[in-house]
Amino acid sequence: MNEKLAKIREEAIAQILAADAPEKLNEVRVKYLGKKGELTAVLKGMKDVSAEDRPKVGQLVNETRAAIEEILESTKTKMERALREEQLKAEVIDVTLPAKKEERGHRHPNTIALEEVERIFIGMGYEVIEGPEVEYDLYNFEKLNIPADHPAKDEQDTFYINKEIVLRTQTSPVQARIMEEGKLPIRMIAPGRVFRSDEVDATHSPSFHQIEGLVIDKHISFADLKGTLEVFAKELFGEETKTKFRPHHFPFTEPSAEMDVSCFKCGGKGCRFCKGSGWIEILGCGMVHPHVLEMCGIDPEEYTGFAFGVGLERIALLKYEIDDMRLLYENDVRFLKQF
Ligand code: 2NL
Repeated sequence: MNEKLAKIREEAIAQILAADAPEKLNEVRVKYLGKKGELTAVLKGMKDVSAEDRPKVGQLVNETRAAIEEILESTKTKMERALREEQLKAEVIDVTLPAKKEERGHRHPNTIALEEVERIFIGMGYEVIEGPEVEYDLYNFEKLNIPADHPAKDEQDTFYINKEIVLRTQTSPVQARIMEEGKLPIRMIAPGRVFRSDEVDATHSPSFHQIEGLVIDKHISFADLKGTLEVFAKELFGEETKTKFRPHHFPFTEPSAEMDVSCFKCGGKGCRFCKGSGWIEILGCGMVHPHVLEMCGIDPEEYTGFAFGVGLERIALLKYEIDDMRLLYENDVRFLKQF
């Protein structure tokens, strides 16, 4: 009996030491200490042991059980500790590693320029008003005093949906619609997408953006126009900016002018940026033609006004010294990241 118990003990210990997972330990426990286990079988066989030997054998069985249990427990503890250490090593966080960079998007240079212009005019009490990109010929041309035989109306220059409907070539139809509503005075800017049948090159695109401005009130004069646009130029390009107005012609304004600003790169001395002239052309403007006022239901004897139009891309290209308009539309992230 002694030998048998020693053998059970040896076998059990060998199997415990060979176990490589907690489940294997449990198998050993069941095999030797369980209800149908080998030690229990020995206890069940006690009836064949002489009464005299029974206490001794009983004690031996108990010692064997205690020994196996002890090794089971200590092995289990060691195994769990090793597993936990392995897990901790695998989950280690190196707090000295540089953090993953969160790539933040930002506004497109066109949007930055637009919001800058909007900020300036909102500051002078103007409203920002948008309107349809698909327009009636009536609002895009006729009410703006652009006659049927005007070259701008050529199919070569304008996208026609049909005889009466076009893709707007300027945002002035938004202003014509506001004038027609008849709520005076008006102080507004109309930013938005416009369309012209142009081939793509460094300075042209069939779709670009314009910001037009309109003021209508009693006693508005060319002095108001000059003062307003001078403030605009100084806000946009810097306090030291000078402005100059050259006579021009537009069908919808009379008189009309183009405004130049002193070159913000060389201060007016002349450089490559301003092609040596010291001046940069920035916008077209003028006093709203009385005939335009009349066609939009405003009495030109009582009200006068001024208007102007500026290309948004032109401002973005100038402000950020970009030499090719196509870069603004190509969505190349390497380009856009710079602003
Ligand atoms: C330019 C010139 C201009 C206007 C736009 C306008 C609008 C109404 C009435 C009268 Cl409703 N005029 N707009 C006036 C003068 C010039 O734009 O070169 N734009 C890029």
